[in-house]
Amino acid sequence: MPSPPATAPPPGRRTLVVIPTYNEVETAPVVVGELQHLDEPIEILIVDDASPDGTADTIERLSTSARPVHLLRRSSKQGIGSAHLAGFRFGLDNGFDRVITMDGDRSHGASDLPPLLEALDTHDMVIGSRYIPGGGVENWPLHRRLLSRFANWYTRTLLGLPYHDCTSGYRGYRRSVLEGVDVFSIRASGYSFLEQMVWRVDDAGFRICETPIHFVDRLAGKSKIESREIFRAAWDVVATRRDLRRSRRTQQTKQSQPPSERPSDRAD
Ligand SMILES: Nc1nc2c(ncn2[C@@H]2O[C@H](COP(=O)(O)OP(=O)(O)O)[C@@H](O)[C@H]2O)c(=O)[nH]1
Ligand SMILES: [Mg+2]
Repeated sequence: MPSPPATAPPPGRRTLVVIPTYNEVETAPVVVGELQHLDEPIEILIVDDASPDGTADTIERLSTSARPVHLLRRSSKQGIGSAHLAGFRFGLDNGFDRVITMDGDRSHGASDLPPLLEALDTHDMVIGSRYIPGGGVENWPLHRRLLSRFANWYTRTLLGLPYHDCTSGYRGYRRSVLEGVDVFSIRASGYSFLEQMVWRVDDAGFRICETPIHFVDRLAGKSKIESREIFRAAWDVVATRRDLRRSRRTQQTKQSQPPSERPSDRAD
């Protein structure tokens, strides 16, 4: 039996956990059950893209009045980034103070959530990281480990980010981040959305930290990552770096101009 809802969340800590699903009928219900057993004042939102295996119908049956599970049914598969964005929209529209995202294939454990929530008390964004002391990866085939390590090295190097796991989908954001960064303009709908988010939040000057997570490869179902997504993600990082350089150059040009010559200062 899921535990009764934790007492009403303290002010500023109403938390939504967003789980994107596509064909996760074997695993997502387990994830929901584990979250329902946590003694944390959280609510759950599943964003399902019309999974042919009936994930959404199965999830719907898990919702109880004590522990409701919100369900957003979308009409077609639109990518993990787009599902996270839909979760942000839901969180903002429904007055949540914090939004967590985690996968629905049991790779992300509910037991790693409390430290992540605690870190959100002092930071604007928290990344659940596999690559800091205390974190780790279990059962992942060598090619996935190498790919993940390479993607992180590539992102850190090209974008100059100091974080160790920019591709982790287990993370938390304060509402102020989702309101303060123009997240809904992010073009990437797939996996590179995750890297883009880190870069945008960091660039906007918010405080980001990492807490360790233990990532376990899925034991059921199939990964939805496709090779063309990997290339698209790599290209998106290059495009982001180009945009970053352009905006820095524009800022520098503006600052080096005398105030009277700055476009925004001119009286027409
Ligand atoms: N709603 C939705 N969820 C998705 C989509 N693609 C992946 N997911 C979910 O995102 C999470 C991570 O995807 P997964 O295939 O496990 O990626 P991997 O861990 O990198 O292999 C899982 O819960 C998937 O069901 C999508 O297009 N739409
Ligand atoms: Mg996975």
